[in-house]
Amino acid sequence: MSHVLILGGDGYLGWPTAMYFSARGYKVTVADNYFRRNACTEVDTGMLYPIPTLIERAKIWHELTGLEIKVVIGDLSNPEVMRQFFDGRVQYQWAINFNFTGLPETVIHYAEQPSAPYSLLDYKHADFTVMNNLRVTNNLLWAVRDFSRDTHIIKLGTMGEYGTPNIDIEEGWLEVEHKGRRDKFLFPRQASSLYHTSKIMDTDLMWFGVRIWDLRVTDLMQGPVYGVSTEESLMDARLKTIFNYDEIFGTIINRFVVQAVIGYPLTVYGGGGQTRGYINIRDTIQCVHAAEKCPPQKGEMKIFNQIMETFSVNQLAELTKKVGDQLGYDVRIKSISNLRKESESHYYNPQYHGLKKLGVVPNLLTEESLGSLFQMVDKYSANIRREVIYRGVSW
Ligand code: USQ
Repeated sequence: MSHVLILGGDGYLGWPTAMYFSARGYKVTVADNYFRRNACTEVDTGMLYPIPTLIERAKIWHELTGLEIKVVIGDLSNPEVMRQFFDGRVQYQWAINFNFTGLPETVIHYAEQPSAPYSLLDYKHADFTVMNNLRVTNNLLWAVRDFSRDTHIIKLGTMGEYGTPNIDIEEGWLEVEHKGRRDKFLFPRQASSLYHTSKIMDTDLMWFGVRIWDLRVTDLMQGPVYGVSTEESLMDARLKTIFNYDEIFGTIINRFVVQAVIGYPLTVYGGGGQTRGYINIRDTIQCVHAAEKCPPQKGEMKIFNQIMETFSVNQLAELTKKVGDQLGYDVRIKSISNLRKESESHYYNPQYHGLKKLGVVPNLLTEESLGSLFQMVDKYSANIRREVIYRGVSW
């Protein structure tokens, strides 16, 4: 049984990933400091429904399946908290068997502040984002370097690292011919938020570790994720992952569905031509699993663009309206001024074949899949707070 350590195991992606690997026979350990929950309270955001603590969720999972997900609550930006997973001094807060599980074959690193608006709220939040994200990544890099160089690090990056260049976006790398000579480099990066910039710096740290210490790293450049249900979370309502619909932590598709359900005009920022690559939460997990099954060689960094299709903001608003209207909601679309600094009309042609070549079968955004998201949100519509949907964070 291979051992997977999930950093950020309480988050939107971390918890569904933990259940997925556990259900497939992996030994799973999760670590988290509850940053996301605490930040939701701190900045007063909207969570569609309350979620049990990580320890409660691990217990519920055990009751339902007999499987163990070991839990550590701790701040991974503290090097000692990180190193305990590799030097055997780990203190599990919850487990069935409290003995050290052993070195992880794979670490899935989600333990970061993931919101662009949060990173631009003010100096304090910008500083937190940069320091937290880089320290966690650097701590992981050094723990693996010092104790377990064969461990495969799967790092969640973001498509936003590339920005919106006026050329095709390759999967991670670019062959450059310059004055008659050729070489391959990381694809140029130019992010449009400090959060996204922290991810660029993470990539650089990882690439350093690969070149200098022969580490094995997969960097997954993911687009905005939507959805909530996975095979495992459907077993019991208490296993559902966190769902934000506010401006800070909610991503666009989840936000639009919530807005449509309560008759709040869909918040199209500016011209709405902003185009991104999107992915269903089920496919995020499929992709991470595909990456886990196909680790890089020592001294190799694999980079995949983790998206399944592209849409503009306007296309998403129109699709949400169409599905919402069919379901009997009165959906309106409203362009509001864009307080982000981003291109609203741009070329966008990312390549994303790598993960599909590894066997990932996309769950695309269809009227049907959007409709089931409407149904889920509708069940909790009484919890939705209108005032947190838009607060106007300016870049
Ligand atoms: N947008 C709207 N209206 C809204 C919300 C967003 O028009 O109510 C627009 C934004 O201006 C942007 C696009 O939709 O052009 C996507 O925004 P988003 O808030 O859904 O996503 P973003 O801030 O880019 O960040 C999210 C995740 C982040 C991840 C990233 C992938 O929060 O963790 O890294 O998606 S990517 O966008 O490809 O960089």
